[in-house]
Amino acid sequence: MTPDLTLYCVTDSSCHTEESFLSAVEAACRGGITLLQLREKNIGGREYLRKARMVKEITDRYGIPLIIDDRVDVAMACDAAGVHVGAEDLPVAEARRLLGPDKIVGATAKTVEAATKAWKDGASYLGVGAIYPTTTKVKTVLTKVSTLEEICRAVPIPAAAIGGLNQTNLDILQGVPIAGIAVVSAIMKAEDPKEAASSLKTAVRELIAASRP
Ligand code: TZP
Ligand code: MG
Repeated sequence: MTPDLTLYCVTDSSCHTEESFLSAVEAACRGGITLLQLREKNIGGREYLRKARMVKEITDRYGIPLIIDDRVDVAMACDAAGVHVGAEDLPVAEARRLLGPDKIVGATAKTVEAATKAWKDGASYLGVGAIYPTTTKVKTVLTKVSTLEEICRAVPIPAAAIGGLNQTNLDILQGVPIAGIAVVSAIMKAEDPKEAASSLKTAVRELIAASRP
């Protein structure tokens, strides 16, 4: 399955109570995000699954596919739409083998080589970045926009740019054939996540339309 990456919201529950976290997720859904990734770190499988089920109850109501970060087992247990794996998680080929052909397997790629391997191993989409420095807790290095562009042109699966992106700084992606952007703070830490998602989606759509040949 090929997901719609136009506006990919990645969660961060660390700045929320459970109640405000779930309401931010719901607001993001109302604002028109096209894909949601539940991203939890340093959490056991049981707690991850509990959160995933609560989040899926919301995303299902809005018809938005739920991706689980890192954990294939949690994705399978809650029947999520798929999983996102990085360099330290299960390899793409194993995630694909476990989830079968119909689920979404996303992969992080910072080089053309990694992107090509992920695609050949069965990835459905790529997350590429960080494009800008990020305040979200993540082990990452900056990825040049030129590398993002090479990746987009090298593989037939869609790619989302990630890292420090917000309403005001998308111009750097002008002309790059991305399928969308992935954001944490721009939605999860917004005062009004619904409005943030909605205006960001308009901006991304304009960016993508202007970037078409
Ligand atoms: N991978 C690369 S950057 C990043 C991840 C998970 C975090 C992006 O968060 P933000 O707040 O949109 O910069
Ligand atoms: Mg990971």
